[in-house]
Amino acid sequence: MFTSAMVKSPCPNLVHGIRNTDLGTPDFARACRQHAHYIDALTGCGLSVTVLEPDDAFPDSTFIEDTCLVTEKCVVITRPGHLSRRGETRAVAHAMQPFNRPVMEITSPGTLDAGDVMQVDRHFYVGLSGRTNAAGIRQLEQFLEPYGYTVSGISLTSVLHLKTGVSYLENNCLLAWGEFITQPEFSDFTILPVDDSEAYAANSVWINGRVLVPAGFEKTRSLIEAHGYDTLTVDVSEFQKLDGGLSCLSLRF
Ligand code: CIR
Repeated sequence: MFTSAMVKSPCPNLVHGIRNTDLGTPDFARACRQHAHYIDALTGCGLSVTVLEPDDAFPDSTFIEDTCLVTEKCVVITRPGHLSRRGETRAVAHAMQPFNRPVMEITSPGTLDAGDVMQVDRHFYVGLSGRTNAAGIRQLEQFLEPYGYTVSGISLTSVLHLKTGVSYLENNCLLAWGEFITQPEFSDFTILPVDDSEAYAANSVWINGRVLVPAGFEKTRSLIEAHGYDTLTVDVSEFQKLDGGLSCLSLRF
């Protein structure tokens, strides 16, 4: 169970964030409203939420998940794969101090975005992506091994981050889209296959027995509910325009 979350408010420069999709420019005011509702949803799932100040120097910094991996035993500050995002880690490292966990940091030549990291109990699957390299994965493994965790890499072909296309919903259930539906590494899971028309909803988030699902993806929401979960929908359309999903907007621990 999670007790805490950390988010970072969107900054006005959000409109200049990195994007590879063609869904238009995000509306900053709407993004702020959606972010406030997202915080309400986290609070509604029983989490105590720390909200970091916006930082206009880093347009993508609201996607805080990529900058830090929080486990029960330790914290790993990442080294984001995109140069424009590298300086985002300083603020999160500072904000994690009061949580009193040992802190480690990925260093050059390693790169790692924690959107590529999916925890399944004591194992961490890590996407080998355009943002996360083999050196980053090796360093993560060295950091986590002493705590009894294991790590394995998964090559990605068509998504930005591993969790863009697959989400662990606990109870051995994986919500999976595209290449992950038939990924041999995932053959022991119960796969909930996301329809091609709803690929974005593959990034849904399990929090304390409920699943946050992006608004507007009814097939996926029904699929998740049919497997016994309560869902909560959150509209994150302005973040979708920057290739960001529900999970990237918070750290949960
Ligand atoms: C980026 O390209 O880095 C941001 N525009 C979106 C990051 C999304 N993060 C995630 O999927 N974990």
